[in-house]
Amino acid sequence: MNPPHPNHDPIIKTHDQLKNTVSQVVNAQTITDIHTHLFSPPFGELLLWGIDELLTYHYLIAEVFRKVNLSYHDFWAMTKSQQAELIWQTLFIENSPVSEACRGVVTTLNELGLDVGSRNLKDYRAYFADTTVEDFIDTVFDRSNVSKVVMTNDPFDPAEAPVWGSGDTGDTRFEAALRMDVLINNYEDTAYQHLRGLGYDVDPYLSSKKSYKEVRRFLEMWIQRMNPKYMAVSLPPDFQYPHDGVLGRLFDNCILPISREFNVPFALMIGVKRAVNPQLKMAGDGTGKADLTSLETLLRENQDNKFLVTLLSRENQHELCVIGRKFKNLMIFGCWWFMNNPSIIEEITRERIELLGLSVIPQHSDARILDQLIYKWKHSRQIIADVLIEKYKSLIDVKWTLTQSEIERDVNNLFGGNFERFLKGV
Ligand code: FIX
Ligand code: ZN
Repeated sequence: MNPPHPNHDPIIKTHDQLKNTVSQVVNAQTITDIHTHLFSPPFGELLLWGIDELLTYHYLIAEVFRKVNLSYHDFWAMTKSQQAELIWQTLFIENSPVSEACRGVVTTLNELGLDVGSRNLKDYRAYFADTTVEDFIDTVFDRSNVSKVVMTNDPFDPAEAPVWGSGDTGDTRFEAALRMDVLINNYEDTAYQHLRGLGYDVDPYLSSKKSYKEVRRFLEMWIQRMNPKYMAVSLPPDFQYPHDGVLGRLFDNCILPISREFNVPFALMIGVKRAVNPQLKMAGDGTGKADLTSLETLLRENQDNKFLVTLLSRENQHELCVIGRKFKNLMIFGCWWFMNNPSIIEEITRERIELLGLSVIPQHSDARILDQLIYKWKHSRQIIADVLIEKYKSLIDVKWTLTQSEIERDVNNLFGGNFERFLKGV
């Protein structure tokens, strides 16, 4: 191939040029956000947005209890707007909002054009009262430059069922992911009964060929209904594979065969300890280091299956990159939850790029409140751009010719291309 022509595709020569080009390309790149907890408008109240939701995000609930002298009972007895006021007063007025979750609210308000200097919660509420959800979706997608978000769709959730039943999920920028936590983590307690109630002939221990067939029938029905980008589950740090129990039987006889047959990857989110402090409700989950031997076995024994994986423990991240070098059926994604902090995103992104080049999905937002797309992506774009600048710099310093379109190609892959190609199986 001929070298790039400088007039059509500028060669990046100086550090300033590099910094400006990468920043501009990263900011201009639209994003496919592969894991969120957002919903399209037909899902009604499941789609959270606005200042009171933003302030009562479970990350901030965990933080407010560290500063306020209030019982769990009294906090949960408050209305949402009272909780929001308490969090605003405690974490933003009586203390400076420097944690990542607090800073996120400030970034979001600022990006929405609100005066963060005024610290006037009433004005912020008035802004949201004056807009419709549809308009606000457009504003948020525009400000965050996100083009698609993948929802988290629970086939066992009665609040979602009518929308899936209607066949109209509205705005096509919201795509589905078939979440299987209830099926996998609660089969014996709730999923089994639920399935029987729907007419699936399953037994309580999932111990017969008939039951496998029935679970597969259930999954097929939901795949046809949702057209999900992937199936997903969150798992505790002590997740084991192979597994001599319901989880193992579900994996081997139901989920992995269906995942292959329908070419729908299986996303594993490993490392969550649910309800470490149940009094905090959703804010009460913790993290633990996983033994990744199980993941290696799963990848090795199921090389015709595609897996998306993100891990919740910082200590597991390097090992995951090494596993990524061994298995092309693994796509590593995102800096999940407690990993989604600037210092850790920077470390993980650098580690991934050094070990795996540009063959990863560096980030997802995990946004629960629509507005959060703005800050989560603004903060992450900046960090990913900085890491890329450092890596490209080491190339141009030794006279590697790097062009703008090559940077655009790389950034496009990181923020959407790698995901699409992985789904297609190329
Ligand atoms: O399991 C998950 O998808 C987690 O991301 C959530 O359950 C968690 O509550 C969260 O919001 C993390 O960001
Ligand atoms: Zn999530």
